[in-house]
Amino acid sequence: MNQPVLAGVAALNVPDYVKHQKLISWVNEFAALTKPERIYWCDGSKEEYDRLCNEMVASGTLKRLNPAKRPNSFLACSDPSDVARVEDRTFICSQNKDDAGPTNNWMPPSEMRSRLASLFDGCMRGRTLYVIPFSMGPLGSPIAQIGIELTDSPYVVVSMRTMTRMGRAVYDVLGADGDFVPCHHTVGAPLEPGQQDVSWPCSPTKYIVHYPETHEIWSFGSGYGGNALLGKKCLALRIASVMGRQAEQQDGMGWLAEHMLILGVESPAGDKHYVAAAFPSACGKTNFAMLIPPASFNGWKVTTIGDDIAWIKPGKDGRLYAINPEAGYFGVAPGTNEKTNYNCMASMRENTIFTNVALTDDGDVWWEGLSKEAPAHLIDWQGKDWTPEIAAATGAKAAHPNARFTVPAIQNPVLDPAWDDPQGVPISAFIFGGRRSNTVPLVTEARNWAEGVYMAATMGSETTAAAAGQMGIVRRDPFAMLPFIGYNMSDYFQHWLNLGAKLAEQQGAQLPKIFCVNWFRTDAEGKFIWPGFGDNMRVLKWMLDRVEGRAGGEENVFGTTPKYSDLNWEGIDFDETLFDAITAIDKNAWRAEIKLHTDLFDRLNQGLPWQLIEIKADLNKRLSAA
Ligand code: SAT
Ligand code: MN
Repeated sequence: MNQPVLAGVAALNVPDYVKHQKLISWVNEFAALTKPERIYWCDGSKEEYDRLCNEMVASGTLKRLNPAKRPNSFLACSDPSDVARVEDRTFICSQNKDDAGPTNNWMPPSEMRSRLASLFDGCMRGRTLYVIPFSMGPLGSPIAQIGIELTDSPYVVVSMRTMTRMGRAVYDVLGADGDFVPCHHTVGAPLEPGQQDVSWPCSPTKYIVHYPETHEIWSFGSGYGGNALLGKKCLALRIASVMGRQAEQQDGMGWLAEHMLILGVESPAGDKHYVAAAFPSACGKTNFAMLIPPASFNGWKVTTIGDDIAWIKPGKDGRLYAINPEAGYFGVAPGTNEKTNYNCMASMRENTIFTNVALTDDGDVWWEGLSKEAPAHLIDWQGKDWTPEIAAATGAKAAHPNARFTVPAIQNPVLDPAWDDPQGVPISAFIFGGRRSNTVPLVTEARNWAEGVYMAATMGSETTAAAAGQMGIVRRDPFAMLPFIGYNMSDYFQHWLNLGAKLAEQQGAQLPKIFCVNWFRTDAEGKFIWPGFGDNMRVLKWMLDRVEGRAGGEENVFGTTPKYSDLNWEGIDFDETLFDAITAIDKNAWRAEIKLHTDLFDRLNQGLPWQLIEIKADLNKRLSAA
């Protein structure tokens, strides 16, 4: 049974619908290296999904939730050491170190390859190698990219079925010689003969590796989220950002792969705009993408194209068009409830995989913030008894702060009708936001594209539980892409500047306006001042009015900001003093802030666009004059 399989063609069991010889040889070679017990080619069917879920229930990886409460839904609890992305173990292995840039971990590709070769050698012993065909973006769309993930994790297989367009139809698009991104993944926990498996196999050694020149991804040791679902951050951001820049060298423009939600806003008169917004992980992108306008915005509708990633390409009409390459949401559970995100709660009524939330006594799920009052008893994400008393005494969280839900986009009640449109939707505005308890005002409009790029480039945010490491410290997170950019950050800024300049040259060009927001300013007690959530509509409406050229605003040293009277305050008790508290610009704080921009620029140094340095000098001048 457990003797290593020599992956000859016979052991491969290639389905007859797979015609791609290079792909077949690649699977064969990987199997020869990793030595799985079985090879299984996923077809993406519902039967296959159900079967794998049942197998994982039997093996203890999943718990089936009470079907009367949460039909066809499961809870997975990970190993406590495998709960978030591991940024210090994430590498961009370009031939030249400068191409990865100072913000990425780097190692010479040859050195990394030999390290990984020994780690992957025999890493799938006793396990099944799954071959997952998937498309990022609508199948067959000219914007979409195909990936094949090889993994030994059935949790990854079922998650990829929700998060991507996965299944055998991908092979029809690939044909005999189509391009695909090879994604290699293992939990790094081979099973010796007779060895009992654990419910969440993983390894203390972790590597999330990207080779930008060959568009390859190799991930070792983790089964969690962006470390393991390789279509998401690895392909759709790190590798795709490289592809978008390489395309600039070919067609003079290229395209953008961004850490952005995309939403549609429709006015009562039927005018529709789409905006794309970048926030770091766990800063409310999913909530913003599914926002319900306050009652006073009668007739306004917000719809979702995507909640995490946008691929953005110039159209022939000089506008930018965006698609969501994903097909599901992998969102943060804690804090989500019927009030903060009604549509999200509705999306996860069924067919949902929860990871690291708590289990209720009646077989449903719970997390901090789901209800005001916690249930009297739970099993926490680590399988221990949990009561409000235990929590008060020990501080134990029922759900891990980075606990997640995985749901199909089609279950979102406010899914935009164009979400699957292969042409994408035209973008009217870009929004950049961080989590800042002070300094950064509620909303600022850049006066032009380059100033917007500067704002996005110098964005800071307090760290969250989405990545392993200390929480709550401000770090510069340019474009919310710090952990996701596949090349040199300075070159990325230049790519944005170039694209704006090229678009502006086009006839009838309409560059999106660029805004910077901060929902997270706090008062002396550390409480958020701005109500956020649905009330963010008030800010969104101002931005769209600015796009339409019909809203007021005041120029200050950084850009244009609304006066109190420029926002709609119907149905909310938010007076001018509070407004001042979230919009005031503290000169000293800003002098300190700009020093941090200087630190960032010093760090990026080589290749930093001169335009950004000029904008900073102007900013400093205006700040001294003000
Ligand atoms: O784990 S993921 O990278 O997929 C989620 C996130 O950090 O945004
Ligand atoms: Mn994200």
